[in-house]
Amino acid sequence: MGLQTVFRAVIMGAPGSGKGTVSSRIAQSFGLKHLSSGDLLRANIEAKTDLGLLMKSCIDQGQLVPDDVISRLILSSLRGIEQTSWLLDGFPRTVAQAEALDSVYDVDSVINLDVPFQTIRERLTSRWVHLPSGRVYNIDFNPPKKPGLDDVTGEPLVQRDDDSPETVSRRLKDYERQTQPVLEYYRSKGVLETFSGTETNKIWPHVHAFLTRKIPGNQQAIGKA
Ligand code: G5P
Ligand code: MG
Repeated sequence: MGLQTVFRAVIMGAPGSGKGTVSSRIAQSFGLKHLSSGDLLRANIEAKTDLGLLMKSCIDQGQLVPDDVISRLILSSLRGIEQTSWLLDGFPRTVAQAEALDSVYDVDSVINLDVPFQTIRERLTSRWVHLPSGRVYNIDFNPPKKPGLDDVTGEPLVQRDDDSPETVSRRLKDYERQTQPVLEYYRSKGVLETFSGTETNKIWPHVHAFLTRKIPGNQQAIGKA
């Protein structure tokens, strides 16, 4: 142990389970660098990169992008932050992706947000996002200070193309088929920690307490739950 200063974590959960919301709280409280595969892909779409143009229709329809594409994108982003503690959100989503990650880095903890699908369906139709930063709002849960505008930049908020009810159903089905096996993968490695509930504010204190225990002393919590 002694020398280990870097903490590597993954946050999992169905679409809309609150990964983005909880990740920003973790980043703020524990100083982990938050890397979201979906935010990275949407930034590529927004900037009209070759990758973004290629993947746009896939993502809008709620389908997973190919394993090799996303694995390359994430692993190359991680290469730039080797000495930093990080939290991956949205990756890995298939066993093949988990194996690709495993071949380069050991994951210390996997936080699994377990939220009923009915709760998720209700949330996603009222989600608004600020694309450049990935900041997420919800009309009922955490509305922006001014309707339709990002709190920090004042720029307009948009709804994601993949948040329509039909596309949400498809994403939830894909999650069951392709991503639940990843939970088994991490459970068998002994690093999976599941947090169940219908409200992020009730789940969060448990996640905070768990990470306070897990993260090596030199990176103790700098914020409060
Ligand atoms: P993403 O971007 O990874 P998803 O589908 O995994 O997308 P998503 O939709 O971003 O996950 P989330 O981050 O889990 O959901 O949830 P969130 O945004 O924090 O919360 C959802 C909403 O609920 C928000 O409006 C929030 O404010 C609100 N909320 C939170 N807590 C509460 C609460 O307690 N109460 C209430 N009322 N509301 C709350 O991936 C997108 C696409 O990119 C591709 C795929 O095409 C994917 O579909 N992709 C990949 N493809 C292949 N492999 C990968 N690894 C890929 N990664 C991305
Ligand atoms: Mg998200």
